[in-house]
Amino acid sequence: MPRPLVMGVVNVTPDSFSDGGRYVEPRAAVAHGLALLEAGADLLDVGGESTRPGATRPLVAEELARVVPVITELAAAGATVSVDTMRAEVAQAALEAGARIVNDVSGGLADPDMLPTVAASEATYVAMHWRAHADRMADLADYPAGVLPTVRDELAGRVEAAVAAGVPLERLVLDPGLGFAKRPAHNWELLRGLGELAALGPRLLVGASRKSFLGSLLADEVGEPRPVDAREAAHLAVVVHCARAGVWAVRVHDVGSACDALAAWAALEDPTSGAGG
Ligand code: PMM
Repeated sequence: MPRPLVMGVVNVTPDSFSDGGRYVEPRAAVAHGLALLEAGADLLDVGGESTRPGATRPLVAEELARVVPVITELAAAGATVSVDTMRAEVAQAALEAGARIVNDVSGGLADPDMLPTVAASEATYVAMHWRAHADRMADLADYPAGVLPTVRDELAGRVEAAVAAGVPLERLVLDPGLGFAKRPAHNWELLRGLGELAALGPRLLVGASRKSFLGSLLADEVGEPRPVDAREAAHLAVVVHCARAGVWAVRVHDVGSACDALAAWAALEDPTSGAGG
């Protein structure tokens, strides 16, 4: 089974939940991206809009000013760059700046021009399961028919829409959208059900890194969630689970740790893979 690709997160935002404000200067963001490549990232995901619960949206001009210079430099340095955006205009500018993947957390629902824009390009398109923008998503975390069949059906609808707009299946990637309109138990059920989501056809991407369902899992005795920067060990168990489920890529903040965990997994899977002599 091939090792999942490791997609390193480069958030050029003042307010992302895990690293907001650390890389908001283009120079800091580029340096961070280069460090992630050095640590073993296969892909870099550059985003200029925070999607954390309750976040307000930046203006289009602001989002463009955050991501385009960073993508230009990282693509010129040889990175395979993904742009994390829900806006067709930003996706188009990012592709012109050298991005090769459009990572749309709304799966084409936030901007009616997104699917035609992607169709007219040669980009890989990540369609994530999504129900609403950050200010409303917590109210929409209800799945009376079960989270797995519902997310599967809603993702199937996005595949249909993308294909109808002219995006071929080979260019599509699906993502269960952990933490987006999901309560903690929903995320675990989706992770257990990756095989069912894979059966939809397209490759899968999973983003669990630093998310609040890990914080809840590891809460202290008074129920205080484990802080964002102390969730990595639990996250690595999820990364290995994703590898076993055959996902195409994992979206992570700590690239070096994910690569180490995947190296151990690969050595277990394949006795010829080296395993340090
Ligand atoms: N999560 C976040 C942002 N973008 N994209 C995809 N495809 N999947 C995700 O799970 C995802 C995403 C939120 O995390 P961050 O604020 O740490 O980037």
